[in-house]
Amino acid sequence: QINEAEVVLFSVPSYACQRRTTLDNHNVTLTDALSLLAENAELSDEDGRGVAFRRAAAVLKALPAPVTAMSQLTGLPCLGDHSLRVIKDILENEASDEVESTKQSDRFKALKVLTGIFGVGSKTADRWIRDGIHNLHQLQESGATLNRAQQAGLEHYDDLNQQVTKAEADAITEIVQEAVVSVLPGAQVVLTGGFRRGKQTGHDVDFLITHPEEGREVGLMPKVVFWLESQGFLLYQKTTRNSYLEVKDGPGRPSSNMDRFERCLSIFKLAKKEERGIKLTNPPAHRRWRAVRVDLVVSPISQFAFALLGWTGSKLFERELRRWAGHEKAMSLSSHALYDNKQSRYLRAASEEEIFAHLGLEYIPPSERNA
Ligand code: 8DG
Ligand code: MN
Ligand code: MN
Repeated sequence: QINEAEVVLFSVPSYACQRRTTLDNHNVTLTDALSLLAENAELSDEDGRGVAFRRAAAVLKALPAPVTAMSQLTGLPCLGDHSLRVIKDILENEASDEVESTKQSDRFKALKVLTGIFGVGSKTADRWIRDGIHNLHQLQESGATLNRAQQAGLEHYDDLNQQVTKAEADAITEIVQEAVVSVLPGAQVVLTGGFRRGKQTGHDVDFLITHPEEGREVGLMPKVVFWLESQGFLLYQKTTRNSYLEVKDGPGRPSSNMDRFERCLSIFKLAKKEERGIKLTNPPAHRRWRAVRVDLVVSPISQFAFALLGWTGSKLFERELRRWAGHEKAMSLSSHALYDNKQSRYLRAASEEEIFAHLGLEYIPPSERNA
């Protein structure tokens, strides 16, 4: 029996970048429910609602113990009426009708299936649904035109919708490292994204590549891609050139998630663990490889700390850092630079620690950025 006086009260600061959020989530049921509503809002192009649910979920992820009573939530930030209603339903009835009916709705299911194709966003999925396409079979029968990314996405649908393990990420790290040092000795490869935050699985593997001498990284991506391609490691790739110019672009649009690094979105052909390093004698009875999504980004060393911070995530943590910078510090943060609007100058940083210091924030290590 819980006595009201013994109920643990929680207190958390309002920006996710002021909090330590580990992977040890004590409120998985609640955060899964709110994340599902966030996802549904994002898939329906209601980004505002999406962020509101993401922020609410992130507050619960930061709590040191499970929520057992609504009274514990008094004074917590980012919990709007809608989120509180969902939490209350789950605490009282073990489930939220809204979450359950969203999960079961044909529209949500179709959006999930269709955006599960690499290269398909919510807009395309919505257009297809309005044309009566709700699943992969209907898509294939429809004669809808698919771009190169979507064709690859459809072809490798099952593989790409299966979580990437840490062991697979490590195997890919070795391949990327070999590619990078082969084409530019001294260049450095860092695993970013969820795996840098300590996650054991992910939807892709993210890498940041740089060279300690400024300028040596120019032209690196095409060489890395050529090496990987000639070794048969790539099932698909699309490289985008670097287009960032500090003078021309000025303080980067702080609200945008896009940056202008040279990047490569790819699909790797990864040999199954038991097959790695084995030469084929007879044709295999089963497939010996699987497709894995890999993101490569090249940054000059002068922007490396910003790129590392920007590509480590989580997405909400990044968004909150930029919001903090803009609203609380009159600064603009991007994956390239930090601009101080009051001093009208860029603030340089050689490490993530220095960026947090410029922002007046306590340093949060990657493993505690799982907001
Ligand atoms: P997961 O793959 O395990 O599911 O999670 P994740 O690693 O956290 O997510 P992600 O989608 O791979 O994204 C990793 C980080 O990269 C995240 O902080 C968002 C960031 N990111 C993109 N696209 C872009 C972009 O265009 N510019 C910048 N600066 N960051 C980006 O995903
Ligand atoms: Mn990732
Ligand atoms: Mn990624």
